[in-house]
Amino acid sequence: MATVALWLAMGGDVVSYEFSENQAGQAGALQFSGSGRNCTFSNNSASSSVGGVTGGTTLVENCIFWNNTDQTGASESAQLSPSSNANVSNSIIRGLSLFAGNGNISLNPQFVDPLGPDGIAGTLDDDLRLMPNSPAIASGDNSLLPSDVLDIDRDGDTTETTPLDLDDTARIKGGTVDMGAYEAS
Ligand SMILES: [Ca+2]
Ligand SMILES: [Ca+2]
Ligand SMILES: [Ca+2]
Repeated sequence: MATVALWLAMGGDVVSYEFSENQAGQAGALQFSGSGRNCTFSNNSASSSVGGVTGGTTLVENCIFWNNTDQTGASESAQLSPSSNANVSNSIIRGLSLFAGNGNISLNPQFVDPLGPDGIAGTLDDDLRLMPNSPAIASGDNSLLPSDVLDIDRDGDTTETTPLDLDDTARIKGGTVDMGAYEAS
């Protein structure tokens, strides 16, 4: 599992990445300006506000925000700041309200083992891959995937659609991309 275990302040584009177990006073996972596609944000916590993502204008597509917490509990505002002016589509957001529409849902993403063997959420052994019954499967939008500008599969083709998920397996399986960092089927 590739996990970012530090508080991050960043911009630009992030594709197929997992942000979990981050803790901070304000933004738990990420203070972000740019775009996040096919990212999974789970079990980040902030003591005051916004466990998941905060920041400036943000494009959020094909992502999963689940069980990020702050002083409000695991509300929508703990997943993604309402002041981020984020343009959110085809994503799972727990407690979905303000960001309703555009193919967003608030169903449990059915992670394989969100607590991991240690039974504690937000530690390194958590498995945020998708169970076969996950509502995230085939619920993304292929057209929202960016091109492979970094050539992550090193085939010399930077114009193709992002070819790999976080496990380095095919980013699109079954014809339609899944939400989140890992493609299940
Ligand atoms: Ca764990
Ligand atoms: Ca390539
Ligand atoms: Ca799929």
